[in-house]
Amino acid sequence: MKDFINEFYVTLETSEKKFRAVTEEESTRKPAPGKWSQKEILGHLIDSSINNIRRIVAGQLQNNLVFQGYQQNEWVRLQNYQNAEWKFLIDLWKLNNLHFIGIVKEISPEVYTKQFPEHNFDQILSEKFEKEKPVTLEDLIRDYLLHMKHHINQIVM
Ligand code: NI
Repeated sequence: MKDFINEFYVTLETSEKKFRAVTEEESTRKPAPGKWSQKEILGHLIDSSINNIRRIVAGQLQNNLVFQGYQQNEWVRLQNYQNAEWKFLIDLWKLNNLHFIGIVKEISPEVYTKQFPEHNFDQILSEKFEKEKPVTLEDLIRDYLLHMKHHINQIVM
Protein backbone atom coordinates (compact mmCIF):
# COMPACT_ATOMS: atom_id res chain seq x y z
CA MET A 1 0.00 0.00 0.00
CA LYS A 2 2.90 2.36 0.74
CA ASP A 3 4.19 2.28 -2.84
CA PHE A 4 0.72 2.97 -4.14
CA ILE A 5 0.25 5.96 -1.85
CA ASN A 6 3.60 7.33 -2.93
CA GLU A 7 2.71 6.85 -6.60
CA PHE A 8 -0.58 8.64 -5.96
CA TYR A 9 1.13 11.68 -4.41
CA VAL A 10 3.71 11.85 -7.20
CA THR A 11 0.91 11.77 -9.80
CA LEU A 12 -0.89 14.61 -8.02
CA GLU A 13 2.21 16.77 -7.72
CA THR A 14 3.53 16.32 -11.26
CA SER A 15 0.09 16.70 -12.85
CA GLU A 16 -0.74 19.81 -10.84
CA LYS A 17 2.42 21.50 -12.12
CA LYS A 18 1.50 20.66 -15.72
CA PHE A 19 -2.11 21.80 -15.23
CA ARG A 20 -0.95 25.15 -13.85
CA ALA A 21 1.08 25.73 -17.01
CA VAL A 22 -2.12 25.54 -19.11
CA THR A 23 -3.82 28.90 -19.69
CA GLU A 24 -7.48 29.72 -19.06
CA GLU A 25 -8.01 30.06 -22.82
CA GLU A 26 -6.35 26.76 -23.72
CA SER A 27 -8.25 24.90 -21.04
CA THR A 28 -11.56 26.14 -22.45
CA ARG A 29 -10.89 25.10 -26.06
CA LYS A 30 -12.86 22.14 -27.36
CA PRO A 31 -10.84 19.88 -29.71
CA ALA A 32 -14.03 19.20 -31.71
CA PRO A 33 -17.72 19.99 -31.26
CA GLY A 34 -19.16 17.62 -28.69
CA LYS A 35 -15.71 16.75 -27.30
CA TRP A 36 -14.68 17.69 -23.79
CA SER A 37 -12.36 20.65 -23.23
CA GLN A 38 -9.51 20.30 -20.71
CA LYS A 39 -11.78 21.98 -18.16
CA GLU A 40 -14.47 19.40 -18.78
CA ILE A 41 -12.05 16.47 -18.53
CA LEU A 42 -10.80 17.83 -15.21
CA GLY A 43 -14.44 18.29 -14.19
CA HIS A 44 -15.01 14.63 -15.02
CA LEU A 45 -12.08 13.75 -12.73
CA ILE A 46 -13.66 15.82 -9.97
CA ASP A 47 -16.89 13.84 -10.46
CA SER A 48 -14.88 10.63 -10.29
CA SER A 49 -13.29 11.76 -7.01
CA ILE A 50 -16.68 12.64 -5.48
CA ASN A 51 -18.24 9.33 -6.50
CA ASN A 52 -15.26 7.28 -5.41
CA ILE A 53 -14.83 9.01 -2.06
CA ARG A 54 -18.38 7.89 -1.39
CA ARG A 55 -17.62 4.36 -2.58
CA ILE A 56 -14.48 3.82 -0.49
CA VAL A 57 -16.27 5.03 2.64
CA ALA A 58 -19.55 3.18 2.00
CA GLY A 59 -17.62 0.07 0.90
CA GLN A 60 -16.29 -0.27 4.44
CA LEU A 61 -19.85 -0.34 5.81
CA GLN A 62 -21.56 -2.82 3.50
CA ASN A 63 -21.17 -6.55 2.91
CA ASN A 64 -20.86 -6.16 -0.86
CA LEU A 65 -19.15 -3.79 -3.28
CA VAL A 66 -22.23 -2.87 -5.28
CA PHE A 67 -22.33 0.87 -6.06
CA GLN A 68 -24.29 3.33 -8.16
CA GLY A 69 -22.79 4.45 -11.42
CA TYR A 70 -23.24 8.00 -12.68
CA GLN A 71 -24.11 9.56 -16.04
CA GLN A 72 -20.73 11.05 -16.88
CA ASN A 73 -21.68 13.37 -19.74
CA GLU A 74 -24.73 14.68 -17.94
CA TRP A 75 -22.74 15.34 -14.78
CA VAL A 76 -20.20 17.38 -16.73
CA ARG A 77 -22.95 19.31 -18.52
CA LEU A 78 -25.14 20.02 -15.49
CA GLN A 79 -22.25 21.35 -13.42
CA ASN A 80 -21.14 23.63 -16.26
CA TYR A 81 -17.44 22.95 -15.82
CA GLN A 82 -16.88 24.65 -19.17
CA ASN A 83 -17.59 28.03 -17.56
CA ALA A 84 -15.74 27.41 -14.32
CA GLU A 85 -12.37 28.99 -13.63
CA TRP A 86 -9.47 26.66 -14.55
CA LYS A 87 -7.57 27.47 -11.35
CA PHE A 88 -10.62 26.71 -9.26
CA LEU A 89 -10.98 23.31 -10.94
CA ILE A 90 -7.31 22.48 -10.32
CA ASP A 91 -7.68 23.36 -6.62
CA LEU A 92 -10.87 21.33 -6.26
CA TRP A 93 -9.36 18.30 -8.05
CA LYS A 94 -6.22 18.46 -5.91
CA LEU A 95 -8.00 18.86 -2.58
CA ASN A 96 -10.54 16.11 -3.31
CA ASN A 97 -7.67 13.77 -4.16
CA LEU A 98 -5.69 14.67 -1.06
CA HIS A 99 -8.83 13.85 0.88
CA PHE A 100 -9.29 10.60 -1.10
CA ILE A 101 -5.78 9.38 -0.31
CA GLY A 102 -6.21 10.46 3.32
CA ILE A 103 -9.21 8.11 3.55
CA VAL A 104 -7.23 5.29 1.88
CA LYS A 105 -4.47 5.67 4.50
CA GLU A 106 -6.99 5.01 7.26
CA ILE A 107 -8.14 1.68 5.78
CA SER A 108 -6.68 -1.30 7.65
CA PRO A 109 -4.81 -3.94 5.58
CA GLU A 110 -7.52 -6.54 6.37
CA VAL A 111 -10.30 -4.32 5.05
CA TYR A 112 -8.19 -3.15 2.09
CA THR A 113 -7.76 -6.71 0.78
CA LYS A 114 -11.03 -8.27 1.95
CA GLN A 115 -12.62 -10.32 -0.87
CA PHE A 116 -16.19 -9.46 -1.85
CA PRO A 117 -17.97 -12.04 -4.04
CA GLU A 118 -20.91 -9.66 -4.58
CA HIS A 119 -20.01 -6.60 -6.67
CA ASN A 120 -20.81 -4.74 -9.90
CA PHE A 121 -17.30 -3.61 -10.93
CA ASP A 122 -17.85 -5.13 -14.37
CA GLN A 123 -20.60 -2.51 -14.84
CA ILE A 124 -19.34 0.59 -13.01
CA LEU A 125 -15.58 0.21 -13.60
CA SER A 126 -14.50 -1.89 -16.55
CA GLU A 127 -14.97 -5.16 -18.31
CA LYS A 128 -11.62 -6.36 -17.05
CA PHE A 129 -13.49 -7.22 -13.83
CA GLU A 130 -15.56 -10.38 -14.07
CA LYS A 131 -18.86 -10.74 -12.32
CA GLU A 132 -17.95 -14.21 -10.99
CA LYS A 133 -14.57 -13.20 -9.54
CA PRO A 134 -14.43 -11.60 -6.08
CA VAL A 135 -13.05 -8.05 -5.82
CA THR A 136 -11.50 -5.88 -3.11
CA LEU A 137 -11.46 -2.23 -2.11
CA GLU A 138 -7.86 -2.27 -3.31
CA ASP A 139 -9.11 -3.13 -6.82
CA LEU A 140 -11.44 -0.14 -6.73
CA ILE A 141 -8.74 2.21 -5.45
CA ARG A 142 -6.12 1.06 -7.97
CA ASP A 143 -8.61 1.35 -10.81
CA TYR A 144 -9.43 4.88 -9.62
CA LEU A 145 -5.81 5.97 -10.08
CA LEU A 146 -5.57 4.24 -13.48
CA HIS A 147 -8.67 6.06 -14.68
CA MET A 148 -7.29 9.35 -13.38
CA LYS A 149 -3.96 8.83 -15.16
CA HIS A 150 -5.75 8.00 -18.41
CA HIS A 151 -7.56 11.36 -18.36
CA ILE A 152 -4.53 13.30 -17.13
CA ASN A 153 -2.77 12.12 -20.28
CA GLN A 154 -5.62 13.57 -22.33
CA ILE A 155 -5.24 16.94 -20.60
CA VAL A 156 -1.43 17.19 -20.74
CA MET A 157 0.55 14.89 -22.99
NI1 NI B 1 -13.52 8.63 -17.57
